[in-house]
Amino acid sequence: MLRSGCPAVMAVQVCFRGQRLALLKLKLSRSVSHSSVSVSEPDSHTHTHTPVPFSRSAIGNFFQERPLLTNPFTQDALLRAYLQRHLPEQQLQQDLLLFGERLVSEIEALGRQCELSPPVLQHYDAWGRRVDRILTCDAWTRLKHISAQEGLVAAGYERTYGEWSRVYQMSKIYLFAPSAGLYTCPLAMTDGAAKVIESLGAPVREAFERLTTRDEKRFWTSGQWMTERRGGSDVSSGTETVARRQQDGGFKLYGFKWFTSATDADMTLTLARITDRLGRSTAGSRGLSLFLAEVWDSEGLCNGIEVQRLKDKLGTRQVPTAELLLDGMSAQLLSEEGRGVASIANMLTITRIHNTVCAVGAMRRITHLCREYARKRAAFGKLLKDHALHVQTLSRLEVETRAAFLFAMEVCRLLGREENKSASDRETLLLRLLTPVAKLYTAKQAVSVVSEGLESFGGQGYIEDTGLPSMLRDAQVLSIWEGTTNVLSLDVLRSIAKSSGSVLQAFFTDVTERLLAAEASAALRPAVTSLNTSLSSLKRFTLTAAARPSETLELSARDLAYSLARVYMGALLVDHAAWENATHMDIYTALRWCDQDLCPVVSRDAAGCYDPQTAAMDTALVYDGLQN
Ligand code: UCC
Repeated sequence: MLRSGCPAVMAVQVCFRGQRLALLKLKLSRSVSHSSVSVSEPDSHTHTHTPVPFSRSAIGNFFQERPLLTNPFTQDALLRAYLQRHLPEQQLQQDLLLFGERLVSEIEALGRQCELSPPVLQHYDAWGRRVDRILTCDAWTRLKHISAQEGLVAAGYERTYGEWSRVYQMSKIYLFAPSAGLYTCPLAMTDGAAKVIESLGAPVREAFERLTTRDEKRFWTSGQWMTERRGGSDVSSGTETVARRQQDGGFKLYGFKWFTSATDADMTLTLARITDRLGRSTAGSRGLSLFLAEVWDSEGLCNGIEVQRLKDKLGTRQVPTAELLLDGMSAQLLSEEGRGVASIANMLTITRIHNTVCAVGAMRRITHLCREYARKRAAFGKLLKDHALHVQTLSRLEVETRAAFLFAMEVCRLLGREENKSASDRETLLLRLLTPVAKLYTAKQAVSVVSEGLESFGGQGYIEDTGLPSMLRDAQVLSIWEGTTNVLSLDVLRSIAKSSGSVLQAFFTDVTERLLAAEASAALRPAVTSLNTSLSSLKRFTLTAAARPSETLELSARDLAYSLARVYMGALLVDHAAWENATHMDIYTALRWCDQDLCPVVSRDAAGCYDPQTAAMDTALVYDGLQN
């Protein structure tokens, strides 16, 4: 607590008083311009007192300076260095530079407008006709056009930069995300839909062309309607929607979709169970097929869909999220019958990668705003940037952000290589393993980094019209949609089981090679040593884990995923820091990253957290004291 005698407080009081006096002087000289009355010489005849600071209507003239957003591309040392190392094409750098300018001059304001003008549902027109229109603001439409012009989906399919095309596209998404009022949500699903269509070789050329065009007039977005009332995560047993075959070979879908994001999309991919003539269908994932449907007809009316209501959400308020009753929605079968879940997995890979990139984008934006603010805001007699403890906190956020950035870009690089057909077997296995790991880990980092970042603004971080609170609200969804942390941790186990452990072998080989290549650097030695130790214990854990009962294996799933993430991010930081043009900051980041527990699954195993009795003890603890 500060006491009024404290020098820092006195300094502030003196300063306020000075400003107040100046203001009063100005006021008096305006109102009594011919008099010689001055606030510093009170008129003894009228008994004027020394003015009290902030009295009556005067509010003082000191205001904190807000942190200014400047071109996020030029401000981003790691993004520029990463591109310099891997993708130094002039044209690409120029494109990102101009895009950075556009973000500041145009897109940032549009994103804010989307937050302030959330979508509304118009159920009926003025004459009582049911129309179910989702009305979005002009800024939302404008962001759709800009997304097309900038090729935010298209760049992934034009493949101008070959195997680096995804890195190029995702660099733009990364810059775009924190300014874009969540327009990244429809873009992620649009990209996912294009990927599914491309990988299935489905005969829907027009849809594919529209999803991947740069022509704003032709550009379509896609939804991804997977969630029903019985299940968000458990898609296979929770999906009740049925598909009835029509005479013309098409289908009509009947069901209730509980969460549909960016429901104003032009088309959607969705899952349903095809029924036979007696109305029977197959249960579980084997009964699910994948469909494509256009959402609106040429008059803007729904295709056999009733929009029940829009969801009232903690964040992502810019995005229309609806409950939909499908009452005979015309749709086209896209996958083989019964291969819906496996077919939509490609979409999940893409949207999870988008989620990862957007999480890092959010971290980067808050760290930039924090460091900018720290150069302006003074407290206790000096600027925040001169308080070592404050800067230590910011530097920890910076380490998290840099590690997450390299992780996100590595997954994008692997995706690009797979799509370019230049990926080795090891890289394909790594892509499968690292996609859920990157998504789950960076989502958690984003919530924590953005939350800490807000705190560095003090009370202002909690004030709505600074625009800061929406960053935290919007970060919170990143660990929920596209698979929660636990669902993705189980997906990591799925990928290990399905590949008979080959994904782990790929992981160990890749990390070992990166560490070997960095061994010559004396400055990096503590980090390399620490990573090697963690890698060895992780290997030992996975070898013994295979023989454990499935329940205890499941208990270790989240910690295993975290360990994979931390070790891999460490290896990427070391790899980047060993590059010939790396800076001292790259080395420092790698060292700081490696001073944490890189392998929590091993520490927790040693502490008995996955012992056979643990699950029962956890249950007893959680329900301790519960009254029936
Ligand atoms: O839609 C949502 C919000 C949209 C907003 C988008 C924003 C994007 C980011 C924006 C950034 C700002 S949220 C909806 C989220 N729902 C989910 O993510 C679903 C979570 N549940 C899962 O992930 C489950 O694991 C399922 C549904 C994918 C699978 O569960 P099952 O039924 O237990 O699956 P199975 O039986 O294990 O797998 C069925 C098949 C298998 O292939 P086959 O038949 O060949 O053996 C699996 O290997 O699917 C395959 N498979 C996969 N393949 C399952 N998961 C994967 C995977 N991840 N990759 C490849």
